[in-house]
Amino acid sequence: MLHIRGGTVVTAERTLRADILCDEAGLIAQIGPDLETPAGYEVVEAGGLLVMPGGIDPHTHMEMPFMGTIATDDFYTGTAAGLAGGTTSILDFVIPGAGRTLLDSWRAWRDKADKAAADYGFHVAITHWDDQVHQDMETLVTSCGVNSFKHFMAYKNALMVEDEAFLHSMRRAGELGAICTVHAENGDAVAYLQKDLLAQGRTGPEAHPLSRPPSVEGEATQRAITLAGLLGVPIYVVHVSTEEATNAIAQARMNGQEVYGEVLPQHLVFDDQVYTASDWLKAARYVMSPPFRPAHHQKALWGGLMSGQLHTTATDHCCFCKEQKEAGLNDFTRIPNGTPGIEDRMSVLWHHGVATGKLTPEQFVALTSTNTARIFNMYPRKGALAVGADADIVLWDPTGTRTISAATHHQNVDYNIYEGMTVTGIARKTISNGKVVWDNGDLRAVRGAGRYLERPTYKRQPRYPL
Ligand code: DUC
Ligand code: ZN
Ligand code: ZN
Ligand code: ZN
Repeated sequence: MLHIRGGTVVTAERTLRADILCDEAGLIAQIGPDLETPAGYEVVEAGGLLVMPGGIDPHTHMEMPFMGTIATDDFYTGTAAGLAGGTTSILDFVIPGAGRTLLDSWRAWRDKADKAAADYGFHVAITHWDDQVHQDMETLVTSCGVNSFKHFMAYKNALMVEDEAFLHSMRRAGELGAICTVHAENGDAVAYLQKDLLAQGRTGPEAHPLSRPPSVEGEATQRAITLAGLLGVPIYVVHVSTEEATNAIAQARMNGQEVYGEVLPQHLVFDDQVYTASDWLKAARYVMSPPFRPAHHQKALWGGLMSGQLHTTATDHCCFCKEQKEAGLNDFTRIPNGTPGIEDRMSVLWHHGVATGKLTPEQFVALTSTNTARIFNMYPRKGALAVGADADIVLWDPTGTRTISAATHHQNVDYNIYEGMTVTGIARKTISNGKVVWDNGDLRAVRGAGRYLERPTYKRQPRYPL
């Protein structure tokens, strides 16, 4: 039981001086100025600190089997690293195993995630369509607490979903009160360009962005929006990395369509120059999809976040170590796609967003926590500082600094894409379900303490573009 005393509470709506009491059940029991410390409560001094809802990362891939290997951060190490950076919940993706049903795959993810140190929920990926999928979607929504599904328009011959199956899935999700999310890149175009580049002898990481140019994301984003619009269902676009995709989302919203966009901090701070490093491994570390873009795209992403046309920040946290990346030494298409970053999302966004004056602290809370909780129907249990909400809280030092390094991070991966970046804005203490789990450098994550988040449905009226 905690009395968080003397801090400045920041929510997505406002900033005020208030204390917070966290009760035995791990819930917020009281918020107000100058509260008395009840008997048995431990005082946590928050003077000079901002008291914010714990971060929610809506896009992670813990121990994901992908491209012939398995992502190295598991649900324990990955969520623990998140806690060290102020993130107290994640939404991970159930990837259906070959020949396994959605329900079986969901159960397998439940088993893997049992060791998580922070709360977690799942989106479930739909890769094809048949009667079993139709049935399992209903079971997942009504009995398993899943209210979002994922669609990969890329990764041909692996996870890629055809448009027809995507339409079926979106209609079904709409009927059930779930929301669809999409990785928007034209997978046929990517496969075609990859082949072309390899035939030209372009085998290094510098060919990766050439195989997935911005227009390939722009086209797929527009197509996903168009298909969702035909059915009148909402759509959430993961890792928006281009001006084209940002504009497509903003335009659709202007037309009255319910479209959400997610941004990764790495796309805000790295550009395609990362692929020109003479050291192969240094470039290969940045091989993720969508790739890092020519720098001018960053301006559009920032504009989207500042104006409210883009809504959440995530990491797509997906760790592959040196020897895993080396599977693609002679062929860039075999470099496992993924970049780590769950530990650094909030600091990087504060440093480059709030400390530079682009975002207000309230917008920061909306973009790191509250908007995700709302879109995926976890609010106000998550994403809020309110009586009765889970006591997932970060005590943020807006002027504290740290230098990011693999030598000190908690992610289970042998490099850090932000290596050497000194950031202002750090998590001093992280509280998960009422327990201090990160205390100024001391990580007290508990294996298995995280709980599965059952997310209720949210039935929207079909809305067709005007
Ligand atoms: N992109 C990645 O870089 N890794 C995991 C999956 C994805 O879409
Ligand atoms: Zn149907
Ligand atoms: Zn993706
Ligand atoms: Zn992803």
